[in-house]
Amino acid sequence: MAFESLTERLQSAMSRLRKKGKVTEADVKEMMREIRLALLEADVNLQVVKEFTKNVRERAVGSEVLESLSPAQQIVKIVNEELTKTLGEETVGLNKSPKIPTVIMMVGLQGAGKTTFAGKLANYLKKNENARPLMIAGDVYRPAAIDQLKVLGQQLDVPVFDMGTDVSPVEIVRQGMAVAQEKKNDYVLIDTAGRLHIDEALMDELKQIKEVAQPDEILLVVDAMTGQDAVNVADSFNAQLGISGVIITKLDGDTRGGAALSIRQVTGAPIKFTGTGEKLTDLEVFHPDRMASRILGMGDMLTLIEKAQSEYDEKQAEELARKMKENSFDFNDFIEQMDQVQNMGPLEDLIKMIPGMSQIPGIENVKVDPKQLARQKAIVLSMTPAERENPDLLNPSRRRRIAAGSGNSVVEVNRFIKQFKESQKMMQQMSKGSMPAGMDQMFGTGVKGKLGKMAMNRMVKKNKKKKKKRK
Ligand SMILES: Nc1nc2c(ncn2[C@@H]2O[C@H](COP(=O)(O)OP(=O)(O)O)[C@@H](O)[C@H]2O)c(=O)[nH]1
Ligand SMILES: [Mg+2]
Repeated sequence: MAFESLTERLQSAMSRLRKKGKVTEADVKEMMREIRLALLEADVNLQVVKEFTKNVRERAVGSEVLESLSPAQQIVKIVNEELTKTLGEETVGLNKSPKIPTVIMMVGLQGAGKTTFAGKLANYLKKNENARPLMIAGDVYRPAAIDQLKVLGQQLDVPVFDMGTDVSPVEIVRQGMAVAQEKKNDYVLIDTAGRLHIDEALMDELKQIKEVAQPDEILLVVDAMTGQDAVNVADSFNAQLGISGVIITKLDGDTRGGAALSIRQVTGAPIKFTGTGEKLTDLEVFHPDRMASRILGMGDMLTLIEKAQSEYDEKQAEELARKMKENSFDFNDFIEQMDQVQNMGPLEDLIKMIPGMSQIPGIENVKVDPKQLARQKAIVLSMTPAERENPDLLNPSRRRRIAAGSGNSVVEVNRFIKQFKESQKMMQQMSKGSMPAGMDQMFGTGVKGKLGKMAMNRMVKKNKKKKKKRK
């Protein structure tokens, strides 16, 4: 997989921080040093690395972060946001001509994947836009190149215009454009030749083709495996032709990923697609945000942070707080809470995300057993509606019935009901602002009431702030 070692190193740089409750400027500095090394080792362009680390550092040592409840998480978020910026911030689609045909020209070094990409793009346009593209075979230097495009055309049922290898590419494109006009094709995809290195004759030829075809897009196709060199190549193609977009191919390979990470910043041209295999369907629209999370190897974690921050419905939270105070939290609420929490992801992660909890020593070792939760849920589901609303109804005969209905022993049912009543009490205490006795046992450590109170207060404050922001 692409980016594997980069991902590993970035993760380890950040995870050291995550284990700390408090983060100092020195910690940030150390992390930035490691991130910088990781990026350089992945062949990311030096300028890009400098810019990136500067931006992250500036934001990460701000008071907003260091004094926040979960500085490590904030920093992960910042790294992700800055990486997204480096990759281009927004998803950029293909340029389209107001009148047909939209003309797209592929350029790039030999072997980068231009011809393959032309086929993939034709397929993509057919599938997604019901388009009727025409492909033009503009690589006359290798007979095999024309055949390759023709085979793709046959597979896709897309016409290919070619004039063999004896006519100049410029002339082929001129005539191909005329055919597209006549046949009313909505897209023209021009496949061009590449060399092993940038050379003047090739650039001249491409400039002439550009002149004749007036393309809406000049897409530079870059092999992700080429490393640092890709940036120089991109720079020259851009200087000579003015590229409008970049395609990164072979991201399925074992690449260090530096090219993908540098090119946007160096050329200013957006990455539009990535190639992820040799098959015609191995094409992905490029989303900078998703790529950033993937590189950081924390797609899940970021989603989790976002969820913890936004998905939890505020009304429901208020309702819950009210119930906790009035001690009317019943088994129905229990089920609802459990479902909501489970939807948010692994419980261990969620616990650590509760403000203040990450400071608790040993919190990493907390394990939540999903089977246990499922058993508890089964018990509640075996209760009648009246029993769910009023736990006091649960006399021994009802408990026996519930045990049988949920496939548990009476002992287990009794234990669960006892636990539930205890947590009811606990919630009531907590809603009054003190960390209840027993909570510390729950987490196997010595948490004192004050910390709980602080955490609650901060959570409330944070929610208020967020509310304001939204307005
Ligand atoms: N694994 C992988 N191989 C690719 C990808 N794109 C192209 N290739 C392969 O790279 C080689 C060169 O591709 P080609 O389209 O002929 O490059 P061109 O010289 O730029 O036209 C071929 O063997 C393709 O099958 C990709 O995204 N992933
Ligand atoms: Mg080719």
